[in-house]
Amino acid sequence: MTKPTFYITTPIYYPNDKLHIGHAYSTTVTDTIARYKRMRGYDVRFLTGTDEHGQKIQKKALSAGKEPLPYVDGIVAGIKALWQRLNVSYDDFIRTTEERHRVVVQKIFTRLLEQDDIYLGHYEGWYCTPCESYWTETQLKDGACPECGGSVELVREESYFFRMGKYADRLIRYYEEHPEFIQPVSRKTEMLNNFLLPGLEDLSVSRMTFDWGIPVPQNPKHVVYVWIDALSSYITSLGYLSEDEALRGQFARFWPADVHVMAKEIVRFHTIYWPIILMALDLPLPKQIFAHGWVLTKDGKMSKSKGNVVDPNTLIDRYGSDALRYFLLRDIPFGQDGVFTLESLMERLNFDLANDLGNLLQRTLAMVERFCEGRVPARGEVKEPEIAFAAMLKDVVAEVEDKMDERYDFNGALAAIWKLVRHGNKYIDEMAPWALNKAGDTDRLATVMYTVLDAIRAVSVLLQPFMPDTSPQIWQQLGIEPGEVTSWDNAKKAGILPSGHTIAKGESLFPRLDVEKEIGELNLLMNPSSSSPEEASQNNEKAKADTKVEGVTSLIAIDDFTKVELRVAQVISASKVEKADKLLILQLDVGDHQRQVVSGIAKYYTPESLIGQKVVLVANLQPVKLRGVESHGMILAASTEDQLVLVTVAKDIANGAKVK
Ligand code: ME8
Repeated sequence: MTKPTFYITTPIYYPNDKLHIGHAYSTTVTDTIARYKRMRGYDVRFLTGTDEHGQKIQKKALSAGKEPLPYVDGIVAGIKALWQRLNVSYDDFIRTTEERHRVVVQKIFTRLLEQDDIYLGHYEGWYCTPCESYWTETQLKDGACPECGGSVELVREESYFFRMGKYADRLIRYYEEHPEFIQPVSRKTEMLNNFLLPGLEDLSVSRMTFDWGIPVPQNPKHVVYVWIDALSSYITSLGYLSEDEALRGQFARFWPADVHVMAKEIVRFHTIYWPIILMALDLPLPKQIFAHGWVLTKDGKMSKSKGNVVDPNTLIDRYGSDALRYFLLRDIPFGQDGVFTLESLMERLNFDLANDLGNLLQRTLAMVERFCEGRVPARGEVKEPEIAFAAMLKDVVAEVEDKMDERYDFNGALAAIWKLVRHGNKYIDEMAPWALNKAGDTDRLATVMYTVLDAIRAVSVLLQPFMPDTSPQIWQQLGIEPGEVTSWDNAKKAGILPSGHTIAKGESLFPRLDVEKEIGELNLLMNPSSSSPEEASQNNEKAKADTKVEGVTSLIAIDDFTKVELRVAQVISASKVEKADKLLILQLDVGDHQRQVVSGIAKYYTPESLIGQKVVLVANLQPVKLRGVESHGMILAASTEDQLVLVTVAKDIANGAKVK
């Protein structure tokens, strides 16, 4: 029997910067669905990739002094490495700069031109580069981009246009006939009221003001609009219009997509432009567009300029990828915004993972070692508590399936799995195996220990889509090989675990964390420049205190150290910051340029005493504003509780000299 297919995609991300936990969230939820569907017997195809063309990327590359392709190559390598660390099981990674994509986008454009869905005209409107979007005068909000609030530029140029309006009625009908098409439904109402019902204007689908894109074959001074280019990747990657017959077969097999996953800000492109392009190409529409919410930080959406970007690599380095996956899936209700805080991360890691799951495995295996000679005992007579446990297991599996099948309610599915985990701990407390051991009731002891071990097996099976690293570690400690015993279908059956073999108790999977210490260190690691000087110094003191306790500084690789650019800088002028008694503004001569740094040294130095001093500048820190004053770097100082001394250079050396 052939397996049913399931095609799922993430957005293809812009490789203009390192990705953050928002991107990691989208990719993790998509991966979890893909893994779940595979376990449920589907032939899954999971696509992710990068959206590499457009003015934004070209400008970014230029400012980094690079050609666009080598520039994005570096970032794409970082993105692939991140997905590998997060255990993302994609089947294909498409880059829009690949030949297989370019030729098919050109074929698509040509076909739409030939059938007069696209025509050549003139465009005048407002363009927002960060959003790669055009707006009409009336759509602007206070003269700025209605999406990101950024500045827009007036553009008038020859352009190709897509007759979107021609398909609007058909699309509205499609929405009506397929209530499941846009999820959550609130987004559908928004699309109808804001865009479709007022009437669709023709969409400008080419640009002439830059050349980093796919050339329009008939008129190569135009490049294809980046959204037409990007959305097409969902079909070019499958083999649509490919010369290769096998690839065309693959397209026929997997299209239409079952779900396109993304966050809410790009729903418009996926629920209006994309279906209309597909209608024009006579292709079926994707079955579902699922728009999740944003991962926010306390001060709103993450952005480089706010300095509140959370790098998933930092969290994976410290806690492992499954801890991060668990947190994202458990803490953010799918479809809604969720606020990422270090406190909530710590709670999940300490309570759910260390106290509940980690502890269940550790204490169970420790008791098997102590009471059962380290072997899985054979189950004896089953009594009421075991029957209740088995019934609960069945219910939990049904609940997980219900939450995951169509709603993708990860949070709900994990909460259901945790019912089992918590019940495991409660069952141990109530059955008190230590007392059974003491009383010499070996039959009952064997049944109790077996029941917990078997429940842990069931938990490990159910956890696989969510925490793909953890399940195999549990199997190893339980002494079982993956196979029938770890199949999804057997999860709900109590008593499947073989007995008689030796377990292999290992390290605790999720050690308990010292919350204060972790938060202090994470704050420093993630955003050294975003904390206020007071906070930063508190964090510093905290980190120093922790270091003293352990007797060593946490170790870094030489590569980490060389990331910091230290230069000799001479103070040209210094003055106080109004209403900030700790801060001084320094103007520094760094040899090839001058710059301004704000430093918290006013208690220890008068402005006059600093003039002419040669200090050590951290030259490549992100700029920050302190009390409203721009600071481009930081100068080094040694400090104790009541003293602070600037680090200066002992002999005269040219300003700008490197310190290493
Ligand atoms: O829009 N919270 O790429 P992009 C949750 N190239 N998800 C977030 C997020 C956050 N704070 N920030 C980003 C593009 N995302 C286009 C897509 S598709 C044909 C072209 C995720 O790099 C979320 O999925 O700006 C969002 O829709 C996507 O990254 C935007 O990624």
